Amino acid sequence: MYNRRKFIRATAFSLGAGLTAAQAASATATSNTNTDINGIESKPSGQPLKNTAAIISPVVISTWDAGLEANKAAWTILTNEGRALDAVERGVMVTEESLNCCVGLGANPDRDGIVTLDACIMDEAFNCGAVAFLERIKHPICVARRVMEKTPHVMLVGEGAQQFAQAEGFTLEPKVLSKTAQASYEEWLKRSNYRSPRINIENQKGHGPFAPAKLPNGEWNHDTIGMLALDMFGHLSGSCTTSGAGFKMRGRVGDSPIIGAGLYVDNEVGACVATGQGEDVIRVAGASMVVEAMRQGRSPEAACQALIERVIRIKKEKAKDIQVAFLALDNKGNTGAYAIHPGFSYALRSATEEKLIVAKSYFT
Ligand code: SD4
Repeated sequence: MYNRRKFIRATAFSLGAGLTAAQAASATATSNTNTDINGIESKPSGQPLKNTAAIISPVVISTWDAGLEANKAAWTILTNEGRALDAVERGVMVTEESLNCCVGLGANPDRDGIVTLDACIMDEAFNCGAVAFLERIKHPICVARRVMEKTPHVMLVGEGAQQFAQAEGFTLEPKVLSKTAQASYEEWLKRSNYRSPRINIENQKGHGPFAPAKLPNGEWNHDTIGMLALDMFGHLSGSCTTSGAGFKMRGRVGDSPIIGAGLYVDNEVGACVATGQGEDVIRVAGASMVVEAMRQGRSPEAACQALIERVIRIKKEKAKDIQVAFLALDNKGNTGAYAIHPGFSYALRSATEEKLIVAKSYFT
């Protein structure tokens, strides 16, 4: 449960000491640090941040409507003095294991009928880990975190990522499609006309070769969840996990596991996660550029809008055929999003709010 008294007491103490969120973040980051292979100092992952002054009202945001459930799990961690890093990992695990969603092993397969998953995670001290083209592992986000914590690398892919996961004790799940994915795949096979996916446009309209089935509860499936959180100690973290584009070419990897494209976190400024057509997010180094736009003084929403406008300038008339959305959180807890087309929403949880917010878009 959220311990409001403790939070207010700590807030009063720290604000009395005149610290800004960013100052508090760097103050807590310098205690009990590790130095990684790049000489970057970081808090050891997985350690609770006890004995540090809690001064920030936590907040978590995540993409699409599945984010509402995912945020609940993250919120429990954030309100128990947990790290944003733990919150964003735990939060998206809820979506990864939901067979009602196109994230995780229940998702649509590639055009050869095999589900391949991508994920990444990043903390407040530039530590990051990623996996891509990973098969038969239930929680790619947890493997991404292990890559970050247990290897000198940032990204492992395919067979190597799977071998690493197994060595870390992750179980190899059976190679079967979920009922919904099997049905969509059989439907797609009737035409099997591969072309570049039009992610999240046809999904929303419910037609086209890349459209997953409408869920029994009437909601549309999305194949990605991205989550950003700010913890009580002023630390930002982010995660992103996806099955990518349904019926994609074998081996295709989108933006979601790519640090700087699908996700970026810089505690001095803020964090950003992307969703939609990954190819067009990679092209503009999307998430990192949104963070840079915030560094220049833009609000999270204005920064997301600036990058969406860049994508549109590059794509020209083809922009009407793609959906891209950015979601951002600054280190003071302000949030914002912007998309190319209407239909993108994000889930927000804070001390005062729990709701789905419809993002503004370039086209109306
Ligand atoms: C990808 N960006 O693989 C992901 C897909 C996505 O909601 O976000 N779908 O390109």
